[in-house]
Amino acid sequence: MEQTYVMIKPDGVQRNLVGDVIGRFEKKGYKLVAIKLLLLTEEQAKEHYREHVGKPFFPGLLGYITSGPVVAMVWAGKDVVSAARKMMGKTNPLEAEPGTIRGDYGLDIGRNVIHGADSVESAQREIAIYFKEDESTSYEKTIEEWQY
Ligand code: RTP
Ligand code: MG
Repeated sequence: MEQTYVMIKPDGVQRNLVGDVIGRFEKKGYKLVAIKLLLLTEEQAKEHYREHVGKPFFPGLLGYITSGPVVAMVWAGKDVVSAARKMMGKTNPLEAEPGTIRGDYGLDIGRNVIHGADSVESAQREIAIYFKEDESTSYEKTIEEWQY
């Protein structure tokens, strides 16, 4: 089954949105296969956002993403990479539709609560930054008989 990397950013943790975000993914029907709370090192942050190195917003992005703990997660399920991006909404919360995580909870592009990998390849690359192979758990959920 497809997997994606989702991360609740430091503002999401500080604003007590962890339970809500996890609840949305659970209720949609995705399966949590790895999770941890961690403070990103500058190296991890630079590797994570390497496509943005050199852009005007990069220094601010780096400072923000390393400013407090994040919740790193791997979620699995049908088309989870693109579905997670839809659930998050557009990058700028003011353009994100109500009903999406950023649309419901964000105000500023630089404080947009959540990250989700933008492709299957990005997801694999990002999962490898944050999790060792033995930190993902493979298990059966009987509810899947009702989902697929
Ligand atoms: P993310 O990677 O964090 O999930 O966000 P995204 O794919 O929706 O957006 P991306 O283009 O990858 O940008 C990464 C993060 O950089 C900040 N940003 N600021 N013009 C700006 O000031 C600007 N553009 C991007 C955002 O916090 C965005 O989430
Ligand atoms: Mg991105």
